[in-house]
Amino acid sequence: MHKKSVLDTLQLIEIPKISDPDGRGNLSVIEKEVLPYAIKRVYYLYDVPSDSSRGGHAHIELQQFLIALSGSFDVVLDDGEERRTFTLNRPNKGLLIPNGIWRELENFSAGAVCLSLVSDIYKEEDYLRSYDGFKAYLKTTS
Ligand code: T46
Repeated sequence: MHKKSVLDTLQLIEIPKISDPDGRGNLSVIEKEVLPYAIKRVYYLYDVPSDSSRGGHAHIELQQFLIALSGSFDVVLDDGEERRTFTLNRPNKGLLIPNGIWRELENFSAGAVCLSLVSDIYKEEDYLRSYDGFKAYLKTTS
């Protein structure tokens, strides 16, 4: 029988967009009701060659929210048993990645910018950077 995966519950989250009535474009804002955590760090990926990938790890505690501020890229999520691919290509839609999920970012378009709003400061000890280590970690939590 198919066991329900956390991946089944994930979907792109709409970020409120304010369109200027005089045609001056759009403004999107992320306030506390959009994310289930306080943002402690912001970083962004850019100038990523189309044949390169980023990520290739999981986080023990960190939660993060990814947005394609410009261009597009794919986020492949893996819970140790199943994989799902989400394409990010709009600045007013984001993907919330819970802790304990392996991620790979690939297929970056020219000019793509990936904004990441995360729940903690940078801690290398929070990373599971080998897939075997990730699988072993999952066994300790199940
Ligand atoms: C993630 C994906 C989407 C820092 O010194 N501070 C930081 O805040 C970050 C994020 C990284 N670094 C250093 C650590 C490495 O020496 O920057 C170097 C590259 O980091 P990393 O190989 O982890 O980069 P990505 O793009 O593979 O992963 C990053 C985030 O680390 C990760 O949390 O989910 O972006």
